[in-house]
Amino acid sequence: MLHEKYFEELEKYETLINRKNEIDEKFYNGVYDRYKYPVLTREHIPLIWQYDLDAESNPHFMKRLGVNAVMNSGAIELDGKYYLVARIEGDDRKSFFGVAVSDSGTEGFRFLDYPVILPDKYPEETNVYDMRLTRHEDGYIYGLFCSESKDKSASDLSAAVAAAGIVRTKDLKIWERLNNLVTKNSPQQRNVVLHPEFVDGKYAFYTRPMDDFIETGSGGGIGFGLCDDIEHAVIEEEKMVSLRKYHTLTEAKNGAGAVPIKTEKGWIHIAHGVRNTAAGLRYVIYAFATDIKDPSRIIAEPSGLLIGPRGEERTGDVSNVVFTNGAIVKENGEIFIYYASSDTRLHVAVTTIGKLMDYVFHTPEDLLRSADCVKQRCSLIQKNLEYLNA
Ligand code: M1P
Repeated sequence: MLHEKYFEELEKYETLINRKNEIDEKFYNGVYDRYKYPVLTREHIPLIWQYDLDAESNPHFMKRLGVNAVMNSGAIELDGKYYLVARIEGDDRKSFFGVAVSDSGTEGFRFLDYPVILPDKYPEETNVYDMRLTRHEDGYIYGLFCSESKDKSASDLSAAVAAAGIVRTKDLKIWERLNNLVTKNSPQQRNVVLHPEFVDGKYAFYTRPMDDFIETGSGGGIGFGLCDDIEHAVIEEEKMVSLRKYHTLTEAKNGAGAVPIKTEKGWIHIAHGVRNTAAGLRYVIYAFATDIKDPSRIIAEPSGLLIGPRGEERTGDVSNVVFTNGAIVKENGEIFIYYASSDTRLHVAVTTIGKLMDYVFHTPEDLLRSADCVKQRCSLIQKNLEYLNA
């Protein structure tokens, strides 16, 4: 018999899923709108994923398999609907993927009945997370994600190895697993994104070379590499695109986020940058642009952050973090940037191609020194005062 508590919990769940979301009017920066409520939280996980509904085998209606967090999500539009492939972290710390769908992109996300069943190709793989979804011109939707295994060569129990896993699908239901990406010169990889078009007739990847699981070490930033065969992807050489730089948002590390957005002036990239602080690592989202024909060549680097953790976003399992791995660009030019806060829940920021291009191509660059940055700000003030006093 169905436990009576089920109906009570179901009502709370339905109220949450049907809640209207609205623009947060307290926030303004002219670049994008933030929304009042997160689009996915652990409360969005269906009850049937967590409870045994049978009153006989679960008399106290206990959660048998709880979920701790829903965060970093790949995003894609399919048949006019908004799909997220979310990173779901169980109470057991293992992450997996679930597909959630909404008609509006800002509210009403509901998970499909089952989580994604990834073909179990690598027996040593312990954890999977952070899928980027690329609609490639070859006709497939590719999902690139972090495939994490224990580093058996190290004595440290927590030592791990990160690699880029690759799956492909046409419908987000049946997933074909390909070989993990091999990068000849980087022992570890995370935050790998597949470029949506062939470059010089090859598959093109944004990489993030790392010496270690946490520290990028000699890895200089976001890299770029080409390969011929996506089914056995090997990158012989990576060249650097967006560099880590001293005393900037990317000093400690950075990584590609959403699939680059094609505009008439270049590819716009939305990535994350990390710096160290006395309170630990701080993750923010930043943007840059690369050349249309050569997407590894930077053509614009606005200074500062595009999205930083604000208000309640600042706290969670890993506080002071915003992270993106998915955005949806609509035919009408609207852009939905999905970003997680503090490794706990997922939000949306909505902008347009026009605004994002204005931001990327007209925000001044980082002059890297306080003395120069204050001069940069003073010329803005002077221009405004002259304008106001005219
Ligand atoms: O905890 C913050 C983020 O840390 C990692 O990002 P990076 O590889 O740049 O350090 C990822 O594990 C990401 O999932 C997480 O949100």
